[in-house]
Amino acid sequence: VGLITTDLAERALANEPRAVARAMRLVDDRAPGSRELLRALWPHTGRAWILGVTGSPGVGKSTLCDQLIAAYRARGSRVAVVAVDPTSPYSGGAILGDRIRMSRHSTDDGVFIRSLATRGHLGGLSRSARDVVRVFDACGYGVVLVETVGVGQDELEITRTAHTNLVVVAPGMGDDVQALKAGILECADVFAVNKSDREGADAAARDLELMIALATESWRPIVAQCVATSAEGIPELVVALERHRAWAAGTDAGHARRMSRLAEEVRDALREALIEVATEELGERIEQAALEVDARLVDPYTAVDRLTREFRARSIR
Ligand SMILES: Nc1nc2c(ncn2[C@@H]2O[C@H](COP(=O)(O)OP(=O)(O)OP(=O)(O)O)[C@@H](O)[C@H]2O)c(=O)[nH]1
Ligand SMILES: [Mg+2]
Repeated sequence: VGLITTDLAERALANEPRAVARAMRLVDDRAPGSRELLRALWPHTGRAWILGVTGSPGVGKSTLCDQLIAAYRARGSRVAVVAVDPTSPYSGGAILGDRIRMSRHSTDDGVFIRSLATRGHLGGLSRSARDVVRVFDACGYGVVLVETVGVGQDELEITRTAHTNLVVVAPGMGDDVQALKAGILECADVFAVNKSDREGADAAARDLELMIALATESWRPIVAQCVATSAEGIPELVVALERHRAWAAGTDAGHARRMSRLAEEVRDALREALIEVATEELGERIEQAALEVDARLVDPYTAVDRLTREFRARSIR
């Protein structure tokens, strides 16, 4: 495994398309060797700008991504897209739609589009997305777009891996400001009021501005109106996104945000590792405790306290 992954890492870093694709699959499947691969790639990460694109179904996220790909390609960046579909366990309609909207870039070898579908395990999607983003980052994609509908917990987590979060709304789709999920609102750095060729766009933008006026964070979200199908308003949207990118990279508050997210990731990984070690170490003591709890010899809280103490004592030894 070691030799194969080293070779694969080298070829992916040299940007061989087939190696990049294989690395992606390996990481997405969490196949043997995927950890080694991510380890080998890690020193090459940290250069990409990760832009989350979130919003209700059909607001125009993919069409907007298509425009953003064009804008950043024109600036000379290589662009990757991770299209996350939380709804179907198999590559379903949404992913097909995503690909069609961005199809004019399919022959551009500076653009890589990768779809991710739910596999049914909680937390799995956000971890896959994070790891896939890292592969792109290491392979020299300067801009990585992550498109999600932002409905579930998993997807809210995905927004936490982005440096900048673009929340897309559209007028007259019942997904006006009031209907936005609280978690999505909190993660928004820039709002795009897309489909501004339709009635109600000004009102939606006004509602957002009113809501933002109450924000107390050090970054105040920017609202930009656009029409993704005609590219109207896209240059202004890019300016807004770039302002946030500069804020995230260049201010103490931006740095603090990045650090708190990384700390969170380390804590998550630690939680997972600790539960594995503890389960192995305590073995049948866990089932014993369950029996004692069932027999009302002990309450579950005390039982867990005891197991924790026991685990500590064992690991000190
Ligand atoms: N009138 C108008 N239609 C738009 C605009 N942007 C996108 N659309 C249309 O809206 C529909 C949905 O666009 P998508 O880009 O697929 O939307 P999405 O948010 O990616 O959809 P899902 O991935 O399925 O959630 C398509 O028919 C687009 O052509 C716009 O600015 N104005
Ligand atoms: Mg889409």
